[in-house]
Amino acid sequence: MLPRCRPFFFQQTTCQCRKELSSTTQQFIEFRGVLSSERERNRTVSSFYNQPAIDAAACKASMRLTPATILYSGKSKDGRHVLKSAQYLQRELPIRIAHRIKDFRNLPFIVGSNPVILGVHELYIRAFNILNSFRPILTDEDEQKYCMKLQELLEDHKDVVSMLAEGFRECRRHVTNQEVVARFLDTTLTSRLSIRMLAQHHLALRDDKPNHVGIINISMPLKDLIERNSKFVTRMAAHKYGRAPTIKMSGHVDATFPYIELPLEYILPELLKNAVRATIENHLEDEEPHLPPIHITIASNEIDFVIRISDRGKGIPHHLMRRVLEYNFTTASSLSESGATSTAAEAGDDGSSAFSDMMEAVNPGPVGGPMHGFGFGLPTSRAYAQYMGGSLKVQTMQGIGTDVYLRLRHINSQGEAFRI
Ligand code: ADP
Ligand code: K
Ligand code: MG
Repeated sequence: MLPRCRPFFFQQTTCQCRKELSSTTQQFIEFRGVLSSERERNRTVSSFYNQPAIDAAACKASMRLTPATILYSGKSKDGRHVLKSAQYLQRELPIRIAHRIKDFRNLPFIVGSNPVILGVHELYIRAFNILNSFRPILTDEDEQKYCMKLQELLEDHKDVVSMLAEGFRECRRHVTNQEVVARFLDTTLTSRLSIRMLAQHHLALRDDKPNHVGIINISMPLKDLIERNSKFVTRMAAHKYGRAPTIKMSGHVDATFPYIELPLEYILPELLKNAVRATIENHLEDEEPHLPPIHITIASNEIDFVIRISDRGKGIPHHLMRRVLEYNFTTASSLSESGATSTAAEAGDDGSSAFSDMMEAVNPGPVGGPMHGFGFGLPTSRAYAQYMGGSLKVQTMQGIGTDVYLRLRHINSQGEAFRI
């Protein structure tokens, strides 16, 4: 599989000017587009074998920055910080990407040759080639061109998590050592998060958005962020099942502090989707007003902040508890037909509730973030939380409900800071 090789400028030419072009010119442009994507494809494929530049970059150590460094180097009157930030990325991104390519190469053969996983591997090689061959960034113009490349790459890589979920689901039955896969996914996913944070931070530096330095919101109202995500998940549930439990919030609801929204924008919807799904699935006969609400409690102190999400979705059975944090483990029956997904059935549960069957009919698949089904929500959220110097703990009361504790370090807290 050799996806997405069409260069961005070519896509733009065909989209914007198509109407005005004579068909001969159009054919010529398309021919050139095919040639250049063909060339890029050949480069990608030969890079599987011949990659001295990748090997050299993979030997270098990555330089992770503390959020405080990013925050304080993120403003200068003459705008030099923007150029310096681009130069940092120019050195840093190829190194981080090369480390990931090395990990793809070290995957067990049967896993690494899965077409979807190979497709992601190729996306990384392509990103490496594009960024590594970019001319030295010396002027504002270089920096602006570099930003365009970053923007394109962010777009090209946006489905990588779903692709990995799909790829590992397909080859799960061939994997004997699940720990190898878990380690690979923890590193790949958190590294991807860090690369996206760095790239988006750089792109946002020019924006001058009020209250922000790049992607850091210098006074983030946590309550607003949670409310926004609650509304999103409530709408999603209402659309799919016609009902949703209410979501209540208490504790330090006025807490405002500097933080990065990006990781929370992933973690919160995943945890809320789980809580909402469990509540609906286990109260099938209750009408909406009687669905037990989900309670969110916020606590913020000088070291960290904690978000507890409590549901009354009857909890997680004993025999599943040790598996819910495994990648690709899900109790959704919809994707288990191939036998590739690790499901509750495998773990001794019939996993075929009426709710799951209903989900099967409405689940739109991996793109666009389904309500559930890939078994990536909890393990990815835990990996992100740990990367950000925090933790994710699941406490359950079988027969009653589940509490998930998301704990994250403040970016300006005393002591050992995490690094991006
Ligand atoms: P997915 O939602 O795709 O199944 P997750 O990793 O988010 O994957 O969750 C894995 C499994 O853990 C779910 O399928 C579900 O069985 C269980 N689970 C997660 N959160 C809850 C919860 N709040 N209450 C009950 N079960 C839960
Ligand atoms: K899981
Ligand atoms: Mg989930």
